[in-house]
Amino acid sequence: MAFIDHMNISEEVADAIKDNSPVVALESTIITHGMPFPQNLDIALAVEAEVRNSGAVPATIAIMDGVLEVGISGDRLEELSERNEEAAKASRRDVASILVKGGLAGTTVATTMQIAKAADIKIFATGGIGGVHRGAEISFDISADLAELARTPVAVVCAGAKSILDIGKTLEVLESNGVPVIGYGSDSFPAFFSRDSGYFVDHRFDDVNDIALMIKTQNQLEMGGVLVAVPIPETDAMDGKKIEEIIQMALKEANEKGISRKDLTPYLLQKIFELSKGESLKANGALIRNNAAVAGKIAVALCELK
Ligand code: PSU
Ligand code: MN
Repeated sequence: MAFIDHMNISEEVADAIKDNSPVVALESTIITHGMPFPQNLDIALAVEAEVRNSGAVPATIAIMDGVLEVGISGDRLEELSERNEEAAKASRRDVASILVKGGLAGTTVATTMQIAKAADIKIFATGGIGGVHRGAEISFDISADLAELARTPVAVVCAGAKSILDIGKTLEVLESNGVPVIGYGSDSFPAFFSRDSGYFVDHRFDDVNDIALMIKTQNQLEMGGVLVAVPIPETDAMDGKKIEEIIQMALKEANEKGISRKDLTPYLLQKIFELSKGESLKANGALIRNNAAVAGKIAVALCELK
């Protein structure tokens, strides 16, 4: 494990890593910028419980008081959730500065992958990844998550990407960067709130043991990360047309207000929650819990392979 000033791994997570026991990394921008308080805390706690139920140890990663914390829980998780509005959003380019200045921040998918790798954690669960924004041909707004998936050997379990993004272009950039996109029990690439984006995954696997073997093989080849796409459970999925209308309204407002760059994703997420009157938040919670459970099972299967 790499030594990093400013990094603190909880005892439980450090012991699990040392013993080669299953660990699942969890990001925290979802807590600070993806959901309102107190639902962010309820969902963060439920997600940890899902990971534990699968037989793995959860490692929520965040920056608190200028320390890169790996494995926050209890009071600290509560504090992060409550102080979400003062927290920064730490993308890869922000991390070193925030650590030096001292501060509170949620870590994005890109940042969390990098920290997971530094801590020797192979698998990570989130809701949705960042990607190529609609209109990127003008704005050049492409999430750092995509480049991170290309270079960092961590498997990210997600429910696809929200259609606030251009999903087709997002998949093209993943392909250009050589990132394998695999579907768990699904041929289609999911669109976060709904099970089908109209695009396909590269390879489908129906058994978590096969996914674990695929990840192990990818790691041996040193070919970077893996994106594991898991559709939202049928009973929690939202109507694709209805959510698309809401997303269109949110995009229009963001455009009129001139919201862009790192503020765009959080703004759109907040707007979607308001416009769907909480329905999207419910779906969001359900899919993250599901992803955490799947990631936990893959983490267990990965340890059994060793
Ligand atoms: N997409 C979501 N929910 C989220 C995010 C993305 O549906 O909470 C968060 C993740 O942390 C992701 C980040 O890594 O936003 C991407 O931000 P940007 O587009 O600025 O790279
Ligand atoms: Mn961006």
